[in-house]
Amino acid sequence: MKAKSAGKAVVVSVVMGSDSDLPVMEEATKILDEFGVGCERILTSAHRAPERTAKFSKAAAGRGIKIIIAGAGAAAHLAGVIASQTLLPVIGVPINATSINGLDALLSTVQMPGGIPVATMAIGKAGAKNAALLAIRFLALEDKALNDRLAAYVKKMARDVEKKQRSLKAS
Ligand code: RP5
Repeated sequence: MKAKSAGKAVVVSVVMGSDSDLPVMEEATKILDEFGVGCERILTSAHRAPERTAKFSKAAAGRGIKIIIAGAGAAAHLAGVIASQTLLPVIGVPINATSINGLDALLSTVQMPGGIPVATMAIGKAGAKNAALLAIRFLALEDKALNDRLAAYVKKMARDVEKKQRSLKAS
């Protein structure tokens, strides 16, 4: 059965290793909501709930999911383990959850062995935001309306820089 949320097809799964990751991963769901892309939030852990993670990964494509965003901290194997059990594209978000501020999660997520790709973003909130924007870029390849919204978003960013420049001059 295809996943739905508020009548909208759910095409992106935003997965996190702990509920403590939510404040970071919400940066991804906020962007997906802003663009009208149906997403779900899934809590599972490569280490603490390996069977649940395997079940989720194997079922995702059949439920209509097109892209998986996976965020985890510490020895962050979540994105890689998911990628090993699905053919869907997986975008990894390293989370700054420990005393070494996410460097552990960055290396665990990015240093995948050849054969199992994970597109790894920056550590933390910027990474979660960019994970959503990258997912939207993939989806926009085949969705003209989404592509138009993306183009408008990029133009607005440029306008905002000019606006900030004007207020710098005025102060
Ligand atoms: C990772 O361990 C999670 O993704 C989280 O970033 C980190 C700490 O988890 P909690 O101890 O806060 O549940 O698996």
